[in-house]
Amino acid sequence: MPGFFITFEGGEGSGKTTQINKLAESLNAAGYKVVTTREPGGTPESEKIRQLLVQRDGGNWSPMAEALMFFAARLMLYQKIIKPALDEGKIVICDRFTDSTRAYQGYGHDLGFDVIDELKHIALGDAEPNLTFILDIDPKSGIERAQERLSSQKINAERREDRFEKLDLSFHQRLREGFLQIAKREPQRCVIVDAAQTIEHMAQSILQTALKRLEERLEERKG
Ligand code: Z5A
Repeated sequence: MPGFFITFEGGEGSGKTTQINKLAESLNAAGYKVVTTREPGGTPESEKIRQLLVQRDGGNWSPMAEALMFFAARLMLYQKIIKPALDEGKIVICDRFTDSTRAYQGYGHDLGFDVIDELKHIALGDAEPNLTFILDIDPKSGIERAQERLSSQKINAERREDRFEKLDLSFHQRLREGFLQIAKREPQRCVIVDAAQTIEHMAQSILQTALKRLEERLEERKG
């Protein structure tokens, strides 16, 4: 069976990491071979780009420069990790992918979805996830959750990965709107999950959706 590519998207502190770990655990227990990774990052080269993009002292990049760097990191991750795992029939679960560039740089920073789609086409051709969970949360609660977690990290100020968290609340509200627009553009691929629910409740509905889509995919292949 060909692989299946799942991504998790959403604003800060929406619970992507938490849900990815839970989904991977459940799918592994159900006998699937699962690879998890994250963006920006996942390969040594992409992790270097991550430092420039998310650390407080990483530099003051323009939105277009940021978009190009996210695609450089993404291309390495796709070529080295995602594509080979999908070719081996595995399920790949990635924390953020092209939709984050659409939402943050395309919508939040006004580059436009069309520009991001063009860059995507150049870098990745038609590669898109089979299924995307968009974890939707009121930005205020999300930022509070992310800040609580950040303040528990024992790292010096410059190395903290909070360059995006430092953007103002109106940006985060716009970002939320951007993600909802993406879901509207592609309702078959994107599933919105209410991230104000409990961790367990979210995990149950995400698992059910993922299993249903995997089943449908298998049926399509048979037919
Ligand atoms: N970025 C971009 O601009 N363009 C791009 O193309 C890409 C990225 C790919 C990467 O940050 C930054 O890069 C990101 C966008 C930008 N901006 N920021 N920040 P990152 O990967 O370091 O951070 P993140 O993706 O935003 O993840 P996060 O802040 O780590 O949040 P999360 O993974 O969604 O949440 P979590 O770690 O699972 O949960 C956060 C806390 O909330 C934690 O203490 C949990 O225990 C708690 N939590 C989780 N779920 C719940 C529920 N349901 N109830 C209560 N508490 C919960």
